[in-house]
Amino acid sequence: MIVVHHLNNSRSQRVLWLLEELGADYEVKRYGRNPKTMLAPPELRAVHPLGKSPVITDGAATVAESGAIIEYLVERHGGGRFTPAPGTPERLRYTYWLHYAEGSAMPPLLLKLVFDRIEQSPMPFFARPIARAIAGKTRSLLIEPQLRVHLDFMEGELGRNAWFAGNEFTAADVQMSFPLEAAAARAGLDGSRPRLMAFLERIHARPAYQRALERGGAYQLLR
Ligand SMILES: N[C@@H](CCC(=O)N[C@@H](CS)C(=O)NCC(=O)O)C(=O)O
Repeated sequence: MIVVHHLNNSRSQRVLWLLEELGADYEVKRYGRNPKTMLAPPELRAVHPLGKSPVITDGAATVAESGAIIEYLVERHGGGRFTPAPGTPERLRYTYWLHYAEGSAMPPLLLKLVFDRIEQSPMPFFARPIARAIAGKTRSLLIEPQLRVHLDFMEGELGRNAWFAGNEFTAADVQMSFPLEAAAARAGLDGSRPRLMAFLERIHARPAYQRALERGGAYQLLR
């Protein structure tokens, strides 16, 4: 039996969603973030040494990293669904987006989260203007320009086809959901990028997405 070690408000929501799309049997083991640090609880380290979510166990196999989990699940349970045929241009795009989501889209979103938090953290009053100045400069010179480049790129790519890999919905769309949801929650993704917003609307309307929300519990991304 597949067990999803699911951290609340996290990337593991998309693994639940994929499992619902696949119609596979699975169990959810829930873990709660530390409300102060927002880190995962130490129990997750017993599943995988990094203690991050998502991680799944399936018999003797333990699989971490969303992209690797998605590949594992579609290979075993997809029966050819949600993955373009090998050797096609769609398959190359599929592989690209599967890696791009975590390798390129997430780093500036994570930096935004960290630098926003630095400013809000308690600190001696004399340190606050310095922390604000450093966070402000890093945001305006590095993080925000990078976010704009990525959002514009993704918006343009969805002008080519309805879904990231082509005209069919694939597991790459599941993988891409998290950076886009995070961008909408904390990085200014809004109606000025209508294709990305329409993508979010379309995925949120999928019955499997809705079922996954019921299985995973509250899903509100960190701001
Ligand atoms: N690249 C990894 C990232 C895993 C990751 O950072 N997960 C976050 C949840 S969104 C986490 O476990 N955070 C809690 C912590 O770092 O303690 C993946 O895609 O699986």
